[in-house]
Amino acid sequence: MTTIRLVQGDITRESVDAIVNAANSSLLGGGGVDGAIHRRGGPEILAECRKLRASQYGKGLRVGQAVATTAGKLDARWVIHTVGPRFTPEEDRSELLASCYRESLRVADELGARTVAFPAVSAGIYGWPMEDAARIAVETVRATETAVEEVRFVLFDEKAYDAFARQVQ
Ligand code: AR6
Repeated sequence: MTTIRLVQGDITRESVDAIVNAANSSLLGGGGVDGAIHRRGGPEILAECRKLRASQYGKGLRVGQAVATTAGKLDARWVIHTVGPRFTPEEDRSELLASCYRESLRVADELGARTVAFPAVSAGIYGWPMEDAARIAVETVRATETAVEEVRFVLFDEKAYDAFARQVQ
């Protein structure tokens, strides 16, 4: 059984086995939670991302996929980078967002991570409505078979926290 916990705050301050990053396909950093992770985690994370680009991900990491690097100076063993879909009203990309959670947990299992912190993937710069992002996140984690014992959703503000709280009730 995986326990779901909700925390309001900055994911870069969490102490867990793996912190999930809402990255972009380039894996080379950006704004939002991605920027915060690289800033606090230090240059080791970007160095590993560059190596991954040069070796396995020449064209970038595809939307819905996940890959791990060191967590640098963060209080975690790994950062799992996943690429959320941009929200668009014209096309239902929910399955790609669900895939981010499934694939991140699959990578976590490969690593042997038991505690994993997730931000609200796609719900910032990528424009996903928070209520729906929370529903997909919680439903997908509940439906995924994993050895991860604790999934901790770390929500940056009260609006995000409340949206997730409505889903876990
Ligand atoms: N801790 C926890 N949550 C955070 C933090 C933090 N330190 N900072 C922001 N959030 P976003 P996306 C929340 O934009 O929508 C980047 O440039 C934020 O309030 O970080 O998947 C990437 O490189 C929101 O609720 O990720 C991509 O280009 C949630 O995290 C693009 O943004 C996700 O917001 C990805 O966009």
